[in-house]
Amino acid sequence: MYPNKMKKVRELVDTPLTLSEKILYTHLWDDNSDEIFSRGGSYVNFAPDRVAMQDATAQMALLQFMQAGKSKVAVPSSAHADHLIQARVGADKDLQEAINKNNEVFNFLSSVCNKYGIGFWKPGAGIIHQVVLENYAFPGGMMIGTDSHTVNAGGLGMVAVGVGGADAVDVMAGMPWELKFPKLIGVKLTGNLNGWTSPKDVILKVAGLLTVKGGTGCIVEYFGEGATSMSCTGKGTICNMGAEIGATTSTFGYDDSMRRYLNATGREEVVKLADEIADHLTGDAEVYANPEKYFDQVIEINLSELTPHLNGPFTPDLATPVAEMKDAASKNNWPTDIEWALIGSCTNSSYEDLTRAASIVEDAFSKGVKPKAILGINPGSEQVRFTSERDGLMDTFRKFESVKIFTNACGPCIGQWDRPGADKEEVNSIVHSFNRNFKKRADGNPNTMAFVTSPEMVAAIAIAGKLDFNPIEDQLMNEEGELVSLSEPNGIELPNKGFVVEDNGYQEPAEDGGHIEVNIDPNSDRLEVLTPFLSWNGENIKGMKLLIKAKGKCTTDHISMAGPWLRYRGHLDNISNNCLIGAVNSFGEKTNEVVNQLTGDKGEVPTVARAYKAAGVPTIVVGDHNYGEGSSREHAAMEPRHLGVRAVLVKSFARIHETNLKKQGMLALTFNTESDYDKILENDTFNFIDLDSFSPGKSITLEIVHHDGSNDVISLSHTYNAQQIEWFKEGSALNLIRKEINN
Ligand code: MIC
Ligand code: SF4
Repeated sequence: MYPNKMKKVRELVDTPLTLSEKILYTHLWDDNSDEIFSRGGSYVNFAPDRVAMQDATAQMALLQFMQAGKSKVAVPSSAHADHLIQARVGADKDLQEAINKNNEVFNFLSSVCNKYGIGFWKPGAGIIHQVVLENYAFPGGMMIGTDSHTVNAGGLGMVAVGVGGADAVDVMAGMPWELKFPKLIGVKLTGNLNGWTSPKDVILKVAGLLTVKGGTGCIVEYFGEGATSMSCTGKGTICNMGAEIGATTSTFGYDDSMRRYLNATGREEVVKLADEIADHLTGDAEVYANPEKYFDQVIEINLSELTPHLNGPFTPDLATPVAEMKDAASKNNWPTDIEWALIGSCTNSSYEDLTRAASIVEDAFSKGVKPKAILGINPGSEQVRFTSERDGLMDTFRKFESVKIFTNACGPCIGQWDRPGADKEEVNSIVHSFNRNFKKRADGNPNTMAFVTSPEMVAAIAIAGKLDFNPIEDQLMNEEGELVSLSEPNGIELPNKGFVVEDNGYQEPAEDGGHIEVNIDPNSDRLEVLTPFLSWNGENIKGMKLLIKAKGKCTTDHISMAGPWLRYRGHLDNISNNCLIGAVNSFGEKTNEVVNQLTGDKGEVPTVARAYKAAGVPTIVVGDHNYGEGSSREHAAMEPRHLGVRAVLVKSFARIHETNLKKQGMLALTFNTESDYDKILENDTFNFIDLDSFSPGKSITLEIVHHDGSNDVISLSHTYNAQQIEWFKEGSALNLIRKEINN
């Protein structure tokens, strides 16, 4: 099938092809399409092979799917319980406590999955993207997932894209998935990784070069000798953090590292099939020989010269080579004492990652050096944990008394961390091997500065207790008072004795789920049946009040915080109480304090929004660049929608969030002239002038009426196509699906 498809693609696109184009063109929804798409221009319908969801987003995705009126999912799908488990004392107790606390939600997910034919990975089974890499990802495939780090599967040569739940509903309901045809960035990796440098440093470097919005609308394709010489899970790490530069996804061509990984994870069949069509599963040789001709942008990195990095604080693109950290920390007043160092997350929790970190611990222990900081570890999956336990890695970590082994779950990466003393809000630094380091994300303390680095660097910094420790140059004092150096990390790509696991935590869905009931308690404070959003009345929306003008970085963590709020991910009204509470109000520069124009008083954002809603007054949110950066959580779009916000007007959007807003029937608009942002004042009222002729490619005019009676008229852009305008008209994409199914 694949070769036939490829033959057609070659006839159509008569130039050498990148891997990304091969995967995109072989996954067109319309098999008979003979269109050549414009990169960054055309909206295209695709037919993904799989859908993956995690517990914190699956609740909303599946609540929506239940409304689509289907009896079974149309493509293989899985849901993973990983986000709701808090790290506190250690794996066993934490897991049991999470099960007790989240019983209602886990039961809901387990029964919905069972009913609709979705594989369910129970709490403790592992982090979605590790489990997907181990079980489902395959070269040349296309997958979507309701989590921004779905892109991790690019490590196995997929085009895997993070989306909001509403997109997943489309695909699970048997409909096409729409994406703007991406632009292509080629990253040529020359040389070889060595010493303390790891795959993580490749993406930390790329993030520094491209910034958090440099990959927007692009697929990043890695190639070159440096790419093939790296492990498959290392490739996963690089693709994973492509989310941090806003990339649609990242990918690597099929090679021997993928073959080894597939074999080690019991997928010899996939290897056989992939080997038969290996040429189709990587970019054409001409492309990789002359990348400038075929990619929109090319970056070259010599791995032999790359050095370890630490990125942060507060943003993942602030890259500092470890060797320069002493200067950077003192210049910026970053605290250098480290109390906590964390290894884990979907980014860096593979077997190889643990072996590299364990080798540092072993080395320090054998040289009589004790760690200064606490080292917390979340293994990526039960398979990784079980195998690591068998192979003595966990015992190695336990040689340090202060090591804490947490559950195979997201844990501190998403604020599921009961860090002792965090409520004191002291200024402090932590290091971790995760991907994101936004304010408050790990422990809820706005003054915690988190730095992202490789697992082996995390281990080294935990031992030294210093952010600016450079293991290549600096020495440590051991128990005997001698100065010793740490040896370079030493990793094992795949377990010599193979992977093992006793209970992988998988629940196979019922063959026929027709009889299975999914009950939602009407009094539940965690799950709520969705009420459809109202459709648009076709008129210009007038009299909108400014809810908040957000200043600077406004990520999805600022719009809909995670951590303790994950509790309400299945209950729209309750979770709406965190709406935009982390956004900095441009007037007064405080968080969660805005003017209620109806009373003139100041109040919290959700309270003020509810007051406007109760009075029947529509509202607007204004934001800066890359608004909605980060997560795929559609709550960040649904909450404002639920609270009566009609439009979000910003300098620029992050891709997933912009789509989420459109899907939920919101107006996602950008300033035609960026400086018009400055025209917006605290007590403004807004009127659309020509929304009633809303159409693709046509600007929208907005009148801003200031408090003193003067006004400004500004022009706004949008990227809605005809179909997306229908979503807006109907009130949401789901309303449209329901209408189509009922007709
Ligand atoms: C994240 O890393 O921010 C999350 C939590 O995994 C999110 C999904 C969510 O908010 O549930 C993501 O990356 O999409
Ligand atoms: Fe979980 Fe963190 Fe990965 Fe998101 S980034 S899926 S929270 S481990």
